Order: sequence, then C-alpha cells, then structure tokens
Amino acid sequence: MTYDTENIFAKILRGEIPSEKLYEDEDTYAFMDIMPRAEGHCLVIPKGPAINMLDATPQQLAACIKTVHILGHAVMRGLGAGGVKVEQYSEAVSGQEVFHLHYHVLPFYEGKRMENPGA
Ligand code: IU
Repeated sequence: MTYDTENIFAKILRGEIPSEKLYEDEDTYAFMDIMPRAEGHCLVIPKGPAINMLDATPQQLAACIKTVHILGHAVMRGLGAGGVKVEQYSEAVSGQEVFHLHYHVLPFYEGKRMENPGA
C-alpha cells in the first residue's frame, strides 16, 4: 500500500477539513477524536506521511510519542483522568480505519466505565 495524500488526516493537516486542535509542534499535531470513546479521547499524528507505525520512521515515532506524553499529562491535569491508555492500530486487520499514523490517547476515570469500549 502506498500513502494516500487524500486520507482524512492528511486533509485535516492541510486545513481542508476542520478539527479541534489541542497541540501542535514542528513534527506532530493533536486533535480531538470525532467519535470519542471517553471524555478527552484525542489523537496524535505526525505531520509527515506515514501509513501507520510499521510504515513510520523512528523519528516520526519518537516525535509522536513525545506528543502522546504531553497529551497524557494534559488529560490527567486538565480533565482529572486517573490514567491513560494509548492505542495504535497498524493495518486494517488490526482495526485501522484511517491510513495516516495515529495514536489514540484514551483517558480513564476512577469509577467511570468507558462510554464506548467496543468502538
Ligand atoms: P482507527 O481504527 O485507529 O483507524 O481509528 C480512526 C479514528 O479516527 C476513530 O477513532 C475515529 O473516530 C477517528 N476519526 C476522526 O477523529 N475524525 C474523522 O474525520 C474520522 C475518524 I473519518
């Protein structure tokens, strides 16, 4: 598979589709998931092309994890989450639906079940 520059996250990066931006640096962009599975469910993507984790460069992976770390602390501090789960799906068979590398940052709250665990 080759990287499709018309995928939805590439369009978000180009500003062709709106997104709820949370954070941005030279190499990464973070925004709210449009169908959140928990309060504060957000996504971290590299600005450069990468289909998924298996396709990405070590530099892209490092940049994304740095931003995941920032967002993880933000949901703990800002939303009062008690913990965070990070998910990354590589290839359709694993559940990947959008073919631009993304990390899910999923906040968990004490005493509260995930709203949409199966999504
Ligand atoms: P995936 O299964 O890891 O590929 O999940 C894609 C995610 O992207 C999923 O959680 C969607 O709700 C999310 N998403 C989005 O935030 N904005 C969009 O326009 C689309 C999908 I399409």
